[in-house]
Amino acid sequence: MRDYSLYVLTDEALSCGKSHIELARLAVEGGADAIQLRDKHMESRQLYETALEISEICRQHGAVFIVNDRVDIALAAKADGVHVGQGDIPAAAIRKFVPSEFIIGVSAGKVEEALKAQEEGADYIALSPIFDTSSKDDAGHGKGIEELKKMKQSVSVPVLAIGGINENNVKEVITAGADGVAVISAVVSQEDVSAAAANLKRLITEARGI
Ligand code: TZP
Ligand code: MG
Repeated sequence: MRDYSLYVLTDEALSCGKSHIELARLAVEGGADAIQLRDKHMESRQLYETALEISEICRQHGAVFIVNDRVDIALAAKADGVHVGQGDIPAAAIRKFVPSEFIIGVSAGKVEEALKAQEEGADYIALSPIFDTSSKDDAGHGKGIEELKKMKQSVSVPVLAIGGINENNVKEVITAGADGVAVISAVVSQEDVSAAAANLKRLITEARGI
């Protein structure tokens, strides 16, 4: 099973002037296990070229590379997978035309959505959002630690948590059973992206008691 312990989403707008490629490189150098390229505005050609470079960076570091929303870009750039939300193409539809090892991640806000995604072939679920966050306009209110625990009891695929996770609450999320934490601002918005990733990674390891 792939490791999603520290999963970093790139976001140029929330960074201190860094590109997706720089963010990805710094994050994996700091110990990120997975990178998601997330850009809702970039033109397809540029997104593809960016994805190709990040794909190579991740391969060199043994990190998982996921593209947000765009399964076409993910396949073309030989990413490991795609991440979709409840408003995107369903996992079942994607499963029909991707290689069997291709990773499909799905955001879910409640147990029913997580179960449906798992049935449809999702490889991991991201409880979204676990806490309130200002990094995504339409994220809604945080679902909380109890929802994470329920989700962990209900599905067998890895469950990540996303939204408002930082160095102050990451241990609580891991202790509650999350298989990984997905973050933007706690890594991407920091002056020293690598150090921020390394710090979160250390806290995750400590929380697991390993
Ligand atoms: N999906 C749910 S919350 C979120 C996304 C993309 C934003 C997470 O950003 P942050 O800064 O880690 O709260
Ligand atoms: Mg989406």
